Amino acid sequence: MIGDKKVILSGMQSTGSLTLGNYLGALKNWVSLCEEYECFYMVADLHSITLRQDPAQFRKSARNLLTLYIAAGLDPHKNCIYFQSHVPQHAQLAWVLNCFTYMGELNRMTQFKDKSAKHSDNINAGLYTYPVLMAADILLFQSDLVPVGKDQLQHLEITRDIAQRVNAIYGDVFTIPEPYIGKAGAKIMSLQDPTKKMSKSDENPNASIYLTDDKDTVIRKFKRAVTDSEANIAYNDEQAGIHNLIDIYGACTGKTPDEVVREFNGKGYGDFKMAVGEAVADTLSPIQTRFDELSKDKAYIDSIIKDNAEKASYYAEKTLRKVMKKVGFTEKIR
Ligand code: ATP
Ligand code: LTN
Repeated sequence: MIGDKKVILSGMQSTGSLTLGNYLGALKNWVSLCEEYECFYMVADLHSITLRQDPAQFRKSARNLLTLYIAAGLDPHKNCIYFQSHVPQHAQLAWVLNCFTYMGELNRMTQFKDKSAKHSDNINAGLYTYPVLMAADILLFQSDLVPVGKDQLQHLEITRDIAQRVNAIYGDVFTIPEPYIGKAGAKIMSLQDPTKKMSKSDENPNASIYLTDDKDTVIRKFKRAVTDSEANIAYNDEQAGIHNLIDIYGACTGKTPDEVVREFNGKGYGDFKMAVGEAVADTLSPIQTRFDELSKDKAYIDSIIKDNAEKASYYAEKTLRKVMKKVGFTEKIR
């Protein structure tokens, strides 16, 4: 708790361009939380180097991500938006937690297995201990709730296990966090293979809608989206492609799947795909305009980066000191 508010922390990796999946599954749900909760949203740049990054490109995409957070509607005065690498306590706590995490636990992580299969030339220790850094991110702010997509639940589970283990040894050190899954858009699927999630690292650009795609591109991608030969707009698991398009349309317009099915009853897939494309383009357009404006205002973004890193460091240091003391490190002479 900070004051009388519960704490929320989440973050995204600054690798590649954000997709509609990232927006509908995560970012969009974050925007309204700041009235009720004390919110921390980091650009998870320390996580990004588990895959090799080109320095100039990395720097640019990290700043773009922070700018997009604001463009998508996160008010930087009501939400603490910062770079993970500006708050060194993340890495310090991760080291301590490494010593309370078992290799057997890390061996079970599906993201590690997937990413090491994809990047077999660079299976580094950071990729392996990634969930420990993520646990540190969450526990550093004594977070109560962590908004993530379903794909991150396993990481949240290991975070809880690590926190409970530390608490069992040293007493009440960490708040045990709970996942917070938004209702709409929890899992947006690839437009080219609707059994796979839409992912920013997908090699096929037609599989994902990027937040920076213009209207023509968005519509073209939806026209090409893989569906089925049923020629019937219905919401069921057998028609994965149409199911996904209904989810996307619903998330962009605020309509329930039933309402969407009724609206397009008797219409063809062509008409429906066009409508989904239009709804998505209308959702993205104001974000893109705001992003362009913000990108030009270097001084403003710099001031947000500085002020919020200071705020995050204050709370992070409080937890880190508590942990170091409980574990038995000698306190610094100040
Ligand atoms: P990568 O392809 O690099 O693994 P990603 O697109 O899967 O990236 P992450 O950086 O892992 O994205 O995720 C950022 C946030 O977006 C997380 O909260 C994640 O759960 C959510 N998210 C990612 N993809 C989707 C999706 N297709 N549908 C809903 N939420 C998603
Ligand atoms: N692993 C997450 C990004 C991430 C995160 C976090 C999310 C890093 N640290 C802490 C929530 C809380 C991902 O790949 N989406």
